[in-house]
Amino acid sequence: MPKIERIELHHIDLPLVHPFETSFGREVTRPCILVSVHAAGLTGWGECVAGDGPWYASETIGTAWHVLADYLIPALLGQEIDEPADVVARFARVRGHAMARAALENAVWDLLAQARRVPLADMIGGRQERVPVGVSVGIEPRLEILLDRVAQYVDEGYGRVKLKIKPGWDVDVVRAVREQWPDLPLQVDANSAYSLADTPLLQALDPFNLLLIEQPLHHDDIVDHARLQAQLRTPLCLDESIHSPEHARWALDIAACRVINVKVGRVGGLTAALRIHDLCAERGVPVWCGGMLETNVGRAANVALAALPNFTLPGDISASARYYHRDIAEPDFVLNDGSTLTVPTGVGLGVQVIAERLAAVRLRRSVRACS
Ligand code: OSB
Ligand code: MG
Repeated sequence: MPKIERIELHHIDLPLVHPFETSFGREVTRPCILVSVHAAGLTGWGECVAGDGPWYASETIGTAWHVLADYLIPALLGQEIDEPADVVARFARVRGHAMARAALENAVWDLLAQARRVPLADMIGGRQERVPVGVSVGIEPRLEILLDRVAQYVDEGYGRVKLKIKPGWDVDVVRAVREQWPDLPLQVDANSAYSLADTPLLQALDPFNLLLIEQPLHHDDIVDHARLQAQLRTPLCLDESIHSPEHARWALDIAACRVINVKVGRVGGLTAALRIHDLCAERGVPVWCGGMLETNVGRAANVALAALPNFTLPGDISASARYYHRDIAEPDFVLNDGSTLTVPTGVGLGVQVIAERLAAVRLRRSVRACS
């Protein structure tokens, strides 16, 4: 592969179809950074999932921009990159900043898959042609609105629903959804809104036959989650606490969870996500692909990842229309019968960024070329 000639950052902001509320806040638009890597007439794309503020994770668009511009881009510009492992090696000195690292590493994966003329899913060992998906339903001002929203998604064909919960919006909401949909595959996500003192409340979710309870406790904890898991029938799933393959191993070693939500951004890129997949497969622990309200760029990477064999639970990878009226990349992902998305068969990510659409929602751009 010839050397990396140019790397661009694009800070964009896209209005969401519906505001999305979690225990940590409400989002009406979704800002993110897109990274493009240019070499040999090809362009690879990666999406940075850091948010505006440090609410879901400590990284923000501001910190990611800084780390990309001042450390990660200089480490790649002008270099000959033949393998994703070359990127991982060049980023090895950087501690933390997983979302910034992932965005650039994933853009290189796209570039290399294009150079080898294979779909990204093939390059990483994905075997499924269609991946099972569900929908993540935010907190609503009233229960009736939530029930309408769930009904809408079920009518659209989503076969698995995740409800966001927080204190005051939990057991009653789950009970109401269960009463209306007794057999619907259902799970909940607390985004760290509870503590070990809430064990009785979380035990009260056990009778509702949930697939899993996601990240109920502190965002960096595994020890209390292990204590909680020992007192629950429902499997716990960790999201926020798993920042790397090492965190995944530590969590499994102490039985802090029985399922892991893999987000490429949170764990620092596709290489780390693949290692977590393999570790969990060895240990008989199912994984699923989490979402961060991605554009079609990030969604294409998620769908490719979810094509791996141990992604056995439906991902938070909904159809493009669930998030945006007009994405910056084409084609849109559409929901198939059976609640699946089709893995793209084009080379690389298999989606094309539309320059005019990107420019229309861009707030800031940085171009770095090697001399
Ligand atoms: O905790 O899984 C989460 C969105 C933003 C931040 C955190 C989370 C989420 C989601 C959305 O649940 C999933 C999706 O992209 O559909
Ligand atoms: Mg989550």
